[in-house]
Amino acid sequence: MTSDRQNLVHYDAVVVGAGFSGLYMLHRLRDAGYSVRVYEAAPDIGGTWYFNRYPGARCDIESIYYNYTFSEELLNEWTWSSKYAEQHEILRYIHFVADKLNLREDIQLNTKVTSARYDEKSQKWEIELENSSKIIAKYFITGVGALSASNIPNIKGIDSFQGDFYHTGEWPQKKVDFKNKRVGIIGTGSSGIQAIPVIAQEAGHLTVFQRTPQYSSPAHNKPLDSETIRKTKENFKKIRQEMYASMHGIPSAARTRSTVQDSPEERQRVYEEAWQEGGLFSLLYTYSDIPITPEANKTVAEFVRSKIKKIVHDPETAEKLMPEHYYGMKRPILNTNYFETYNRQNVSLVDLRSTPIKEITKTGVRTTEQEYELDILVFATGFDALTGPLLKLNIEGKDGITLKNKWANGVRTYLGISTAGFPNMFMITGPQSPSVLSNVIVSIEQHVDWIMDCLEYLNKHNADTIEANPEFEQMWSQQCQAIADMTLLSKTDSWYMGANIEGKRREFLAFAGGVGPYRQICDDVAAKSYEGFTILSDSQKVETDGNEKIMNRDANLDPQAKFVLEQLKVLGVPPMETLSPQEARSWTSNFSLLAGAPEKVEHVINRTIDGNIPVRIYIPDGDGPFPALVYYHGGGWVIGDLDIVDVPCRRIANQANCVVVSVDYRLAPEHKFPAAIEDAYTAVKWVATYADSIQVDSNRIAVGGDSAGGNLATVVSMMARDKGGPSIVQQVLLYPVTNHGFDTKSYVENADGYFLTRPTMIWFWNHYLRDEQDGINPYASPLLADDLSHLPPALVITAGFDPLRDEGEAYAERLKTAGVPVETTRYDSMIHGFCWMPGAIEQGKRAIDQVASTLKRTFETVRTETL
Ligand code: NA7
Repeated sequence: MTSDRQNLVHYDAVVVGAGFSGLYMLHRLRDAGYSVRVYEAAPDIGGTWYFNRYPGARCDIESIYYNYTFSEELLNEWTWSSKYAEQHEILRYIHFVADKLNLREDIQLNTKVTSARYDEKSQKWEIELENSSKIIAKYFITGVGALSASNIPNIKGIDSFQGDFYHTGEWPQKKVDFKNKRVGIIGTGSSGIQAIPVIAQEAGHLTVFQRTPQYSSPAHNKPLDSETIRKTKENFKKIRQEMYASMHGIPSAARTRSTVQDSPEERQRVYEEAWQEGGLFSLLYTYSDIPITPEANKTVAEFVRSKIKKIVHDPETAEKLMPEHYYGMKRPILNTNYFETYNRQNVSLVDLRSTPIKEITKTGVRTTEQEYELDILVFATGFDALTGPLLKLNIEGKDGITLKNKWANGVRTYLGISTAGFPNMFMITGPQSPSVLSNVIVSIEQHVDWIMDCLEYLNKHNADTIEANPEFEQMWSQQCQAIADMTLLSKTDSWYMGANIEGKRREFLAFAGGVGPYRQICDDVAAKSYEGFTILSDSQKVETDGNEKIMNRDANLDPQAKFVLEQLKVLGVPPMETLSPQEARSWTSNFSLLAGAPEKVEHVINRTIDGNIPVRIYIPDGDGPFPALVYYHGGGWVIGDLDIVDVPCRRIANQANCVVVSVDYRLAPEHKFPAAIEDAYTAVKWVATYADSIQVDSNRIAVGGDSAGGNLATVVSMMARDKGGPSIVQQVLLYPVTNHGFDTKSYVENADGYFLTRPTMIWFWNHYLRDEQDGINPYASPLLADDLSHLPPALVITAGFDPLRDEGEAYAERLKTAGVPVETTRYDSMIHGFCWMPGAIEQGKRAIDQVASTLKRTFETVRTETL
């Protein structure tokens, strides 16, 4: 700390807030030798856990995971008493940490920060406190929490109420006496659902004013047994790694099954097990498609509704408590005796959807139906989440732009940690970070550690300022929205969407890709010299974005595709060419999540044809005969199976109203060229010969495939032409392999980093071909064929970020020259394989729909011609 002539106090860093974030930030900064001051508005430390001391307040993350993980000493010296810790125990823990690390001396309590302004001349932050004093700091770091700006709705007459009035997020220190009182509570989110059963036990009468009924499952809270405590302490390093790599900051296994893979009875069993287990995300984790498809979500929603119906005795009250929104897309809620509380005589429920509040009067709450007289009114109405606490700080960045103005048309951050135009400002658990979707302490520690590494980097490079680049924050913000759009999160009114605050802009305010992938992304940014930031020293640019050339190119990469690549990195998928074919095949199962949920097709039949070729036949609803698509999966002739293309095959069958026969041809190196094409050709002949048995019209058969499967489809088209049939009406070639060569422009540009790499393609070919000579055989490299005339019309789809892009397009050109009708589409921002990733990449779905509509058109035309 220093003082200048005007007696302004200078610090290296000012931190706002003395909750979990501020305390750890202080510890790290001080340890690294920075001068730092923490300002806290409350009379004591604790943040959220200082203010949210309403009856029943407890954490919804298991206590064994809800503590700092940076210090083994802290971990060993603290023991939680129950599975879910109560507010006062968590506050005690916070005090224990502060004392242990001797943090209090650098924290100024009862001190509200009223504004913070960046002075471009001095490159310092001027922070103003409530008592009008001004502090100067190089770094301005907010640790204000995401849920600290209470929302008290603007209800008519609110100031006239003469009874006692409380908000759960600003609960008084003294015990509130509910005994024999007429109590009203507005709000049934996490806070309301925790408070209601406890208040009901004491109150004379409790009236619950409910706007939106909620899903909630029992916490099954219990004292922690010594065995759990011992095991947790012993294995903490491993547990910590699992927390860091997880989706929500608690150890969890990745979900791979989808709801349609289980019978309703089995699903019921799975849900019951999760219900009995009682964790915050237990039900959400049961099936991979619950957060993605309405149909899947409905199955779990219905399960919880059936539970509510069973618990609540009065059918009318139970009906009022039935939630209708998507399950788990608002923050899940754990409860202890919440629904049971409505069986008490002294509790009544007012459904504000049918009888909204008209006003608050001197003596109570008046709805459109009647007035409820109350002695105490509790607002459990939540918070202006994520942006609210930051905007309350009145932050002004460069060029006099306030944060409020900057975000008026949409929140823009880079990584949720910084925002362009506000140099040297860092947000711990800011909007567009995963914090509110996670065990927040995991997010806090990761942010603080990342910020510290960044400050050390700046120090080492004698840098004065660091600032996010607008184009990177644009990309980040789009990515946050895109991820939410892949799920039902952005289709649900919640505080994640800003939907709980009147007039607040609707946008998804968090990063929903998981804390593990997020950590990886942040680490990558740091490893690339803080890519996406501008770092300056004495007004000289000392560091630019990592590798600008690559980044500019990556800027054209679809955010969802980029996200998939990042997820794969996090999954630790090794380069294919370093694996044995068997190992490579077992990795393929990791990709199933990218496909999304399979849709229902009327009949799905697995069978073996011609003695030894397994196929999966999808027959749509309705009366046949149907046209057919014989489909070959990709995987470089070495990997891949029927499952990997199950989702797109189903979609094509439904959309194009055709039978799809997906073929499990023999794979290399066990079966080298030409085994795969023999099976592929056999399959199409079989479909033509036995068309009637699978409701197929033998005059309308198409072939198609992706990647190596696209290669097989072109070759089968040639074979059918050369060997007397069957007649094929369309070939669908999705980023097909067409040549045994590795030197096109797209091979060079996309050699590495976009899913399919050049070394992997070389590895595939080496396994597939018997010798070099096979490589120039047109049945392996159709691009080398002398004659491509009289082949079926082709749909050729390519991807911009794909080594195979140019050979696919070259083949399309050669077909055109040979007089074959060709429709070509390049999906510029896409990566190889995107068509079987429709669950993760919207454009994959679009491409599949394009395939279906082209097929439909062709099938219609052929039918008309035949007629
Ligand atoms: P929440 O989850 O935002 O819940 C607030 C509740 O208050 C919710 O039921 C709201 O209904 C209700 N509410 C808000 N405004 C009104 C008005 N004007 N009239 C009637 N009812 C209203 O806040 P919590 O404090 O319970 O939990 C916040 C987080 O803290 C939680 O997710 C955990 O992470 C910890 P709505 O659903 O908006 O219709």
